[in-house]
Amino acid sequence: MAKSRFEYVKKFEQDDRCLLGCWIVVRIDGRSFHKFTSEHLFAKPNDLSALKLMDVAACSVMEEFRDIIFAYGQSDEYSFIFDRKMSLFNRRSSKILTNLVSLFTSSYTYNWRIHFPNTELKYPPAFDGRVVLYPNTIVLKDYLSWRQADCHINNLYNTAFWEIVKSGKSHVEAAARLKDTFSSGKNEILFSEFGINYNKIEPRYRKGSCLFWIDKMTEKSPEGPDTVGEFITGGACKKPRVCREITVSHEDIISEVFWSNHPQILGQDI
Ligand code: DGT
Ligand code: MG
Ligand code: MG
Ligand code: MG
Ligand code: MG
Repeated sequence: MAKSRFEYVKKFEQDDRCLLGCWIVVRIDGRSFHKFTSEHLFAKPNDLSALKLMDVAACSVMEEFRDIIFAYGQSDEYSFIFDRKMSLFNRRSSKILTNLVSLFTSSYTYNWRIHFPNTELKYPPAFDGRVVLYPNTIVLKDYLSWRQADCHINNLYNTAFWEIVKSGKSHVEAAARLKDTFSSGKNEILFSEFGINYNKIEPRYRKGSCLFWIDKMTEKSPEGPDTVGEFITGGACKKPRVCREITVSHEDIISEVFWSNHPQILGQDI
């Protein structure tokens, strides 16, 4: 087909292909969720329905973009790790990022009423996103450890803060009480003043959510959606065969134990 004289404008587009061989990480984060969570009366410090809704939105993204090998979520954020060999969208950063942010946001909104049947969505939520490339598995694991450590630090602080507030102190007093305390000090306050053993708190709150694929041999099954826990993970398998399905866990990913228990996630190369 003949080209129009306007075709040259395409040459202005910039090449934003992600470097070959690197792990591609996309992290999305709720925009001004300080306001969003307060307008929608999220439970403090953790709203179980909200966290489950984040997991469901992340599941939608993994179901659609099957090259995602692992996702980690906490608070209002989710990180998605692509297979380092993936060639989707020619590895174009803007295509990858915008598709993920868009699908995550629409799935979050689409599934809102299931998780918040009694809370009207007051305005459309938005998420930002960034793409980061990691050249090897060591630094990728350190990235994930950084996010899980952030989850731990914030959750320990917030758990202690809201217990102090619930006991009748003001926000200013609670903040002053926790100022200059280390983790051990916050653990001690929780235990001695409120009878809470922090390590017994829901792993979901302390560790965040890890999503990854596991192989499963299916039985011959009637048509209908597959489910894992509360998630609908895809269409039915009519003949017995190996299906991949997403599993959600709330494990420690800072320790090597997780990665040696699930060697298939990152594969062999470092
Ligand atoms: P940003 O990301 O720069 O647009 O601004 P924010 O306000 O989203 O800040 P960010 O992402 O650092 O912090 C997340 C906020 O969301 C923080 O104010 C705590 C809140 N949040 C997240 N999960 C929960 C929850 O389960 N319950 C409650 N009450 N708040 C939550
Ligand atoms: Mg942010
Ligand atoms: Mg945010
Ligand atoms: Mg955040
Ligand atoms: Mg198009």
